[in-house]
Amino acid sequence: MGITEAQKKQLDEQGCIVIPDVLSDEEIEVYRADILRLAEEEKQNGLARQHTDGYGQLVRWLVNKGEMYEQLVARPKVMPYFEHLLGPDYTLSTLTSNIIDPGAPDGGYHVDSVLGSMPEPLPSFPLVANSLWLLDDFTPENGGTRHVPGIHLQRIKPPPGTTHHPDEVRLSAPKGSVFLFNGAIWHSAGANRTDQQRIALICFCCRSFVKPMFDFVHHIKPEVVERATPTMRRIYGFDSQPQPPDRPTR
Ligand SMILES: O=C(O)CCC(=O)C(=O)O
Repeated sequence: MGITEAQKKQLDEQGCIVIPDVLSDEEIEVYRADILRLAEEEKQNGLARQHTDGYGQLVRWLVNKGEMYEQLVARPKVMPYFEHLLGPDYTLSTLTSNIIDPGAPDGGYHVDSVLGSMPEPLPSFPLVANSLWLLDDFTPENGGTRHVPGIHLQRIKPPPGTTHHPDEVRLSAPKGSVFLFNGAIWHSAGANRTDQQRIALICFCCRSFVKPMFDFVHHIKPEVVERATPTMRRIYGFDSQPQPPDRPTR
């Protein structure tokens, strides 16, 4: 297990890579059923985070929604890719799932938080990296993630409302694989022209000095903190809080 020199080069130059065979068929089945259950529950409770005109739904805060999601984040097969992009002390920014329903149109191009609120030119090195853990085969027809390989090297953001790029690629990759990318790659979910939902788990990470989107340190459940290994504590951001805890002096 690890990352080869060729894979590092691909991440540096293309900004994205498919890591095959990360999840087993059994795991895919369990995760997929649970995400659909949670999505339905959140709709019933009025807590659903829908997007793309109601054709997409995010299920958020997965670290608090079952031990099986905790195990996901520290997979030895995937960590070396994050380490290459973000350094050995990277932290989690969000852990969610994105469901794209039949009929969904193309989403809008974006770069990931915090890059969207930074001025251009964007930093010359990766600040954030995203990973989609495919619970379905992704195809250009069913919402396979659209992305523009190599565009991170231009250090620019998509102008608001950008929906297409001449060099865009629609992701084709088998379920169980992980599509991992520099958050400076322009990307968005694609249109789903099939009659089946397309689902991915999304593990989004950042450098340790970047403010994560979710405040795990203050909002993960006590039992999750209790179970956390030193590596998991670091990933949740406990090690990158202002150190040491101090009081203001006069
Ligand atoms: O679900 C997808 O295909 C894309 C997700 C995405 O755009 C994101 O996580 O920023």
